[in-house]
Amino acid sequence: MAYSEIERADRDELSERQLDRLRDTLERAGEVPFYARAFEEAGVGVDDLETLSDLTAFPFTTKADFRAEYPDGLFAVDWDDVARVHASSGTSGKPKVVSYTDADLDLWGEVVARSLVAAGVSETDVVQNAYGYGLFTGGLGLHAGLEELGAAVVPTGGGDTARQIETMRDLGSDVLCCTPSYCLYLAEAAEERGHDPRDLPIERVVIGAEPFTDPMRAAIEDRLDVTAVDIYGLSEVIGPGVSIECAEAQDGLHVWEDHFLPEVIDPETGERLPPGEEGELVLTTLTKEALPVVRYRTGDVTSLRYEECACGRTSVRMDNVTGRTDDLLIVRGVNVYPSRIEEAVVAVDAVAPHYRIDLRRGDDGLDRIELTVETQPGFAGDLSALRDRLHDRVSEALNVSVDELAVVEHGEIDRTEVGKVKRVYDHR
Ligand code: DLL
Repeated sequence: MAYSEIERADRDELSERQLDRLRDTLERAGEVPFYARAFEEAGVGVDDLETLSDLTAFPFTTKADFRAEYPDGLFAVDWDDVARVHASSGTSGKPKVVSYTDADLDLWGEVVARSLVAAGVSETDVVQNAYGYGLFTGGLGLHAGLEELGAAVVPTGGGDTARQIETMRDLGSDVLCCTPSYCLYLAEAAEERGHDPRDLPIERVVIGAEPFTDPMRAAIEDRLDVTAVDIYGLSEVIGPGVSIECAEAQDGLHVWEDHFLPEVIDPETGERLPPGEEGELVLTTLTKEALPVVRYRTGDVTSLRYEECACGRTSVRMDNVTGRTDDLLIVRGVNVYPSRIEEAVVAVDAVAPHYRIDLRRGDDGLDRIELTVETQPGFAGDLSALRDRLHDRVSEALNVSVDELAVVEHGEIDRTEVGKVKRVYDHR
């Protein structure tokens, strides 16, 4: 089922609409001093845009630009017309403040509703929304879409896990929206309270806001006996609802291209990459009023596919984001992506889907990578054999030998109850 006709539009019709909207966006952005300067420096203007591919002549917008223009330098409307702000807290410095007009909020509700329908959620569902409410876009973003769809929303927000479990059992919530790490935390917390997580009423989880790999998703689906659907988005562009997997195929995330124009670039050279090639996702908003963004470098690693999906939607699909360009760890000169470690570790049956990576600089000045993983509850096998097996698997997956691998008992690695999970600790 589709929420809107445009999801099945043919490419020519869609491109025409995109081009019109892109012109409007560039015009609107061009009135913001930041963009006016950037366009002038690049020697481009709206009139240079004859086809969609002319967008490549326009400059990128970066996270650093958001910080430099903090708090409202990128807004394209006066505060009088701002209906809401959200903010995304970075790891360093000031947060990125983002704004919405009334029309932007309507648009957000629509794209999230569209996403939820694609994900198999319907108006007859009781949906527990355990994304954090507040400045984070997860809670209120999903909430608006659920209301727009007409589902029964249970707005628990993040945390207070004992109450989440009680609420879902008492109210019979059949859909849960939360981060993948929180799904696992909730399953464990249910077990500790004597409930089999597979017996909870939840049938579908809508997970996002942080990267996860296929084995991690499989662990969630198995533990909670659910279907896990991946939802993607970021505050700078709108929040959740930029793209989502469809329930039918679960094969890539449909990008709502009539509102968000995706490109994938080589993060080193900035060159646009052809479909199928992996690189950094760049997004341009097509309909946002308060905060249009032009060629925003998301830092998220993915690739795009234009073939029609089995579900009948024609929109381009992006691959699941399992990492970010700045996740890349360089250990003794070798590139290491944490997602490769996750894939290698979580797929091992005896190991729980929790891990921690510590990076240190040794006395000899060389980088050291330390990995801590947990056994499944009640593990009674040979610890040292498991350790050796993991060491080989991970070293092979990474092309660099792990300096220290600790296998600890279930529950020893810190869990994240609220917000996004942190797994990499760089002490260098
Ligand atoms: O995390 C928006 C969101 C809320 C998405 C709820 C999905 C569900 P930010 O806090 O601005 O916004 O963080 C955005 O989170 O650039 C990605 O690096 C990461 N991210 C978001 N969704 C996914 C996903 C929200 N499905 C940043 N898979 C993005 C992997 C994701 N990473």
